[in-house]
Amino acid sequence: MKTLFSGVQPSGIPTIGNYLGAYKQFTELQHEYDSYFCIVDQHAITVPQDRLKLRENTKTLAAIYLASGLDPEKITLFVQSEVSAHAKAAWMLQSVTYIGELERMTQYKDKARKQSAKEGINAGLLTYPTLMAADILLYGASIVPVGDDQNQHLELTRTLAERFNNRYNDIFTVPEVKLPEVGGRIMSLNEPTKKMSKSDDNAKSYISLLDNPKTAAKKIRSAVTDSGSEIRFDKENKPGISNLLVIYSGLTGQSIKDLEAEYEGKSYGEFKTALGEVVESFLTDFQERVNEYVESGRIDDILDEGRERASRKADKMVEKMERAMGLGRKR
Ligand code: AQP
Repeated sequence: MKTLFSGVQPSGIPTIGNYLGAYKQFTELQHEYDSYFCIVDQHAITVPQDRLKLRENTKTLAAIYLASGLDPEKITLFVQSEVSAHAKAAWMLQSVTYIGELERMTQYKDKARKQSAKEGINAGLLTYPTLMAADILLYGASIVPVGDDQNQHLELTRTLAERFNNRYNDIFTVPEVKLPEVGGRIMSLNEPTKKMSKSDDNAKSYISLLDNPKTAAKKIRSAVTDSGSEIRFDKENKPGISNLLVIYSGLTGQSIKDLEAEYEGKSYGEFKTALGEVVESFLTDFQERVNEYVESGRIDDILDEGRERASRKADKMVEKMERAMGLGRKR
């Protein structure tokens, strides 16, 4: 069976964008692959975090992963900082990464701009993609389901795997990216040309998976729409309505074409009210499942077991990397 790896940062409560871009694919793919899902808290500290909040978000994120439909009997769910192989492998991979490659990453450029306005830019923000490459390559993953924004990091992971294989020894599987058919890039509700992000300062720009369902419906009703009145998918000229159509389609499984036909001749108001109801009902069910997991008290056991399984596999790869690079003594 081939292996799948994917990670999400506990940098806040995930949004409906994270759900449609990532979790929804995870649950569909878990049956076809030996699947490793990681809560990447070491990535999260590349921007300032409140210590207690980070811990709380890590546990909440585990409940959200499970509530999305992941089967803990089938998959391995674990916390990145609890498996020391990630930091070790990232250090080794930094020696095959060029600074120019890291400086070209658009996520780095965006986040560095924000950080430099407040304080200095930390080195972790620059080397983030090397840690991400380590996460993936440690498990021999052949497929990595992510949203659109991670595509560039995945390309770099492939480059680093090939470079390491050529320079030292052929030990890494070169992974393929898997983007969702619908929902690879959900946009902000009030600025639909910008990606929806859980760490956005404006809470009206995103729908958090733990938002009060009624408040979330209200956010949809007040989402920015475009000039004109037609409900039609046209990213260039109608970014607001197009984004709402993608969310509608992602949550209901109805195709965008069907939705355009269903809402032909109807107003933006009617369309947004209907989508608000879809979101409200989705969140109500979703949050019920999150609460069931939280109350079950099973999360720590699932993460402990995940840590053991992940460590066993990742430690073996670290040994192979060290051997290939000549680190330590030969025993
Ligand atoms: N807007 C989005 N639409 C679709 N997919 C998205 N993803 C993120 N935003 C969208 C996908 O969600 C997964 C987890 O992302 P992450 O938490 O590791 O980091 P991120 O990509 O940086 O997500 P955010 O929400 O923008 O977080 P912050 O604000 O903390 O930086 C990834 O697969 C991502 O592609």
